[in-house]
Amino acid sequence: MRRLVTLLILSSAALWVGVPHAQSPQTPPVPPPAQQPVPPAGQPAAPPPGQQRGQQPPKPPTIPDPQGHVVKSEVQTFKVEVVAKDLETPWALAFLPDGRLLVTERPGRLRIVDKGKVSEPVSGIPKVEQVQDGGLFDVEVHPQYARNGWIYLSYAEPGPNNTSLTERSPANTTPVNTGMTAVIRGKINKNHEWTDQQFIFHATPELYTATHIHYGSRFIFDKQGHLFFTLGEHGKPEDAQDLSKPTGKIHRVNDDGSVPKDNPFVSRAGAVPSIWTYGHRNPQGLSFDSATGSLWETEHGPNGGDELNLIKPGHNYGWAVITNGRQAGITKTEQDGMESPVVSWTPTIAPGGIAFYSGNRYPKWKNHLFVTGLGGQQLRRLVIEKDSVVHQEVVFDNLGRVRDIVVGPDGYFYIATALPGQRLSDTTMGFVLRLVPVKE
Ligand SMILES: [Ca+2]
Repeated sequence: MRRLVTLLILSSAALWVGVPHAQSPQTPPVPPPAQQPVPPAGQPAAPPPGQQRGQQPPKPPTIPDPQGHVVKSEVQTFKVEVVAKDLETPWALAFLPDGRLLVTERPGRLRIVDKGKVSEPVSGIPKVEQVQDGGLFDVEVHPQYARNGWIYLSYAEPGPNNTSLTERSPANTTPVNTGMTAVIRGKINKNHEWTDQQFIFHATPELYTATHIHYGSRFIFDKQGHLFFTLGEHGKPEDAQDLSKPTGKIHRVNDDGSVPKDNPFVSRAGAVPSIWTYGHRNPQGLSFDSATGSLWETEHGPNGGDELNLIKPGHNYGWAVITNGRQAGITKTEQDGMESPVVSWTPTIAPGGIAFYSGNRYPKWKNHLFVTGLGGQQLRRLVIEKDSVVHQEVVFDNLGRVRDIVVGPDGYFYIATALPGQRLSDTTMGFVLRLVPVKE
């Protein structure tokens, strides 16, 4: 069982105001102050004095227009460049081989950013169920895109006739809006139209729910061309341990959606054969560490207990049996046969996309893992050694909700942000930002 490392986010006030620390990336974490002891392994962290579990600590004001803003982080100073703005809740970013950038907007638009110019939406994208967390989600480009033109999208698909089959009694015939994560691939033709659409994952009708939460749906391709995609448990925690259901799982399929013969549950009677790992709540971050080949994942916990997990095929990541967050009916933080997180975050940061840095623009960030935070409104840097996180830093926390991060063909980080709304799931104006190093 992996030893649990729980970080108290408030262990250093300086972390939250972005004051640079005079530490090398290899420096072990600063011990927390005496009044906030690190709990024993396997025990959830207590909230800091005066703060409830899951509650956000005070934030610096959000910079409404970050163009030219300079960030001095621990080992890297950089300037923020606005690549695109006036986007509505941008959810995901992916580069085409020619350097153009695909960006999804949650309300259901796919746009292309080319040399600072943002295109009209690609026409013909499927209708999305845009309620609460639902909408258009991830975008990924096939590793052999130049040859085959495939682009992958995930979205909340409106339920059949948009009436729930599971959320209402037979006597209640009032239509209920429902949704469920769907994964498709298609191509963009010369007329800026979405064509040749195929389903990669399409759930059975009874899985469409009116919960409108925990869609998961982050993508990544491995070097062999398998597509990994995540599905949240859609607000039905018990489904995450049920191998007969696809929800609350990470899946691994071939590029056409067929199931690889060496998936861990292909021979298990009744199991969904595309399942790679299970026991997940709402996984929205996936990244391969190119130095080790390992796959890492982040997911949202319940009122705290957000997780960073090292993904191993067939393993059980514990939801909804164990958690470091707070959920009625769950009292355990670890159990034999279940993976505990490598790191958990309380209060929540609500992690979005994650990315290991393997380029050459920021030499002191090489092979570090960067974690975006929605509720936490931050970009966080993690130094990982031998599958353990040995140091963390909040790189910035004043640019709004941070949803996705990718490395461009130019070696720079590109991130998707959105200004904070009145409520957590509000649709708000957002940016694509590029982080450009500045010599000090
Ligand atoms: Ca877990």
